[in-house]
Amino acid sequence: MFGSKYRDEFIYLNSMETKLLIFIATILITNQGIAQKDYLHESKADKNNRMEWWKDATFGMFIHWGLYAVPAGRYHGKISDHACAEWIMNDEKIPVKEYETYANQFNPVKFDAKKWVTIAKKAGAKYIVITSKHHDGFCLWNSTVSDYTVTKATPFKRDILKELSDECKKQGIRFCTYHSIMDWHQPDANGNDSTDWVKYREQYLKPQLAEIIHNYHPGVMWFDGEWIGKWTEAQGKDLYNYLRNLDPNLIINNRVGKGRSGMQGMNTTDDAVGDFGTPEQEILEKASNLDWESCMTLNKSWGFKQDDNNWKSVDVLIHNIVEIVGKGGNYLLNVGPNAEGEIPGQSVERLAEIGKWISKNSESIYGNKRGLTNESYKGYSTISKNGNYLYLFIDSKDTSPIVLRGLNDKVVSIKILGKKNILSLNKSDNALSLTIPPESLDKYVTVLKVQLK
Ligand code: JFZ
Repeated sequence: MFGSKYRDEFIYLNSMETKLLIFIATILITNQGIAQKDYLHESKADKNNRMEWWKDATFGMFIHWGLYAVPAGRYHGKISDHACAEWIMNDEKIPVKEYETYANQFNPVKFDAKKWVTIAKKAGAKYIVITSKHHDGFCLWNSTVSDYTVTKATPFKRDILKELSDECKKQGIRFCTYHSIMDWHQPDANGNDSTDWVKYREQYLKPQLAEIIHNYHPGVMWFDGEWIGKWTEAQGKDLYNYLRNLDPNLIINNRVGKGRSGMQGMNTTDDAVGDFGTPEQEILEKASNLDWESCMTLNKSWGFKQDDNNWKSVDVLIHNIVEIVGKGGNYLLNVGPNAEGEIPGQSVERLAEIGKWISKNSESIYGNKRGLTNESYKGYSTISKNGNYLYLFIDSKDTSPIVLRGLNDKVVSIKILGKKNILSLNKSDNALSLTIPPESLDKYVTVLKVQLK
């Protein structure tokens, strides 16, 4: 019913000139013969320039949405034992033909791109990353190389990536996409012994990614499902170059390479492909010189799971933010909208509360460098790019004195961020200490702004 058409060209235009242009572009992007620029060995300065918006952004909202929102973690009335609702096809061994019928029930009439992007913005997120295609293979855009799409296989018919990317542009937030290399709906890419992997890769995966880049201009392409048997590091490098040739500014996560999920999600060799590491449901133990982003759920499942009530507290979430940013990472926090098109209320409430805290303390969160080492300060902190300010994150539950070591000659003054009065300091040989008046403590994390010489 949803057989793919596998074709090379992906844009339809009529005049002779545009046909010629498309022909040339097709040759270029299908990597047949014409030299591609090598983006695997770019200078540090070039990479830093390309990564700058993303590093400054610090906080993003992940969106896992697809047909799995229909069963929402239950199969034949029974709650699936598995944590992640987006894996239900695999976990419950649902045959492809049966799983496809969820498409008939996918009619999220309450979907409103404006609402979603507003939720992200109010949370303080500067970018969103949405599943263009998860492991189940269902496409959230109007792909011309597949019929297994929201536009062709569902009663809803609207192009979700189009509506969301347009709205992101309007509201000034970066639109980004997640894409699974593994594809349970494609017999050539479902993780079993592939019958024609090269055909899937060259005539399906690559043209689809080209469509997404061409039509929706994602700032980040966030790969996953790279552990599949046929995928190799060399193919990851080829794909990385292919995509950067389509959009030289594109940022690509390290799961474009082989087996980068796990191992705290970081590259383990210098020449491993990918622009940033992807620790999942965890935070790096130590700050890293590589760029990285922790992705985490608000409850346990990525995709909407009706019976998952393991919601994290706002306190935990805010502590995660300051730990991650203090260690130089980004935070990608997930929501799983339901099949009606709504982001669950429990998620919206938490995101709104985080947003209030961030907006009060935004100066300490966005656009800074990672903070002091453990020897100087036992908590987390950030430092402004020009080195003039240090922001200390204070756990409001911890009432012991705040101690700064080795900075006596550098500190000019310390205030609570957003307040005027200067706090008094106790000086000893090589340390400064202070306590915050209890009435000035934030509910979650109090931020001190330290002026440096
Ligand atoms: C992957 C997906 O499988 C999951 O559904 C979600 O999209 C998440 C963001 O990424 O999760 C993984 C991937 C690999 C491992 C564990 C979870 N792994 O190798 O252990």
